[in-house]
Amino acid sequence: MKTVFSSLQLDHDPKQEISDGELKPAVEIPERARIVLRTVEDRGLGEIVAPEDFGLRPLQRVHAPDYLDFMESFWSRWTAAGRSREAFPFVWPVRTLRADVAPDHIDGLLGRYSMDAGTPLGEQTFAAAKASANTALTAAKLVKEGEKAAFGLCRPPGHHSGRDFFGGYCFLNNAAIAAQWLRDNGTDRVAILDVDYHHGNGTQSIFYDRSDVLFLSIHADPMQEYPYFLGHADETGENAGSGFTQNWPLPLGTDWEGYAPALEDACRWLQVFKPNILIVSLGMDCYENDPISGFKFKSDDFTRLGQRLSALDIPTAFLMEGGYAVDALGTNCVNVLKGFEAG
Ligand code: Q9C
Ligand code: ZN
Repeated sequence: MKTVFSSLQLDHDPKQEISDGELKPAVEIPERARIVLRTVEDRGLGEIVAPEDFGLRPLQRVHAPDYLDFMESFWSRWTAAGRSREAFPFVWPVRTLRADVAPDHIDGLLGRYSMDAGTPLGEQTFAAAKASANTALTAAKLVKEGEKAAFGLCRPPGHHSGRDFFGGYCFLNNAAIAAQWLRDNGTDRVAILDVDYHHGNGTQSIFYDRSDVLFLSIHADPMQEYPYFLGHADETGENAGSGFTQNWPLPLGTDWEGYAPALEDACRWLQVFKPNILIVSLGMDCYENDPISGFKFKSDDFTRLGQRLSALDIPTAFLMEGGYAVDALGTNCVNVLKGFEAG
């Protein structure tokens, strides 16, 4: 299958993140994309193509105009305020504070448009995020035009970003942007299967009241793991979307044996929904040696995951999300894609 990637995606280069109550070296780093690209080449997955530029329209179909304006103007406002380092939000309009106020000060805006303090914004962050979204859109377009599968080597990732906020290393919701673009271009039913270790809260929230985009997510139980405040089993959609969101929160320590039944369940939902196109939010952070995660996948289990999805026989766009064990990331990712191709 083809891989889509742009070197602009490397320009988001965070140095640090706030994690476990400490300032630590960032884990969502350009090297992640480089190792995946190198492994795609070494194992001969297929041609590597540059993304097409889809412009702002597909982003505006998912994200709020004021959020996109904030992202576009952020760095000039940040530097105008006298700052020169990467930015971290630190105050949020939680319960009893007014989320409808857009403060003049950039520190207030940073909190209004974010969900956590673990996601630094730098000078090239939005340019890289736009390139990542174009990569997702190009992969979706390849599948729409008849490819059995395509791989969008997205970075930065997308699934934690909602309509008007960034967080969880995500700035634009690549999977949601691709799904909405497919809907807007004649694809009737789209399903998103999110197999990242963390719940895809942004994607879920964007499609929560809709029946045209099915959202399925298998992830670490948010009672014990980030993002904590979404991804619980009782969240199944609302209004027209009732029943079109399904979550499989699994305990810390889950290995392939513990994971496979949830995956079978999710596959049954896909067989019933019969999407024209499947988008896989492909995180590799279920890996046993992932530095921030608590599942126990071996590298061979990623091959099994790809094989199981292949049996569904649905045209599929794989979009990369998380996975932070850099040394094994290329192997684990290409294992899924090769597993899919082998069937
Ligand atoms: N103690 C994605 O995988 N911080 N985002 C975790 C660990 C946030 C992960 C802190 C993790 C976000 C796309
Ligand atoms: Zn993740």
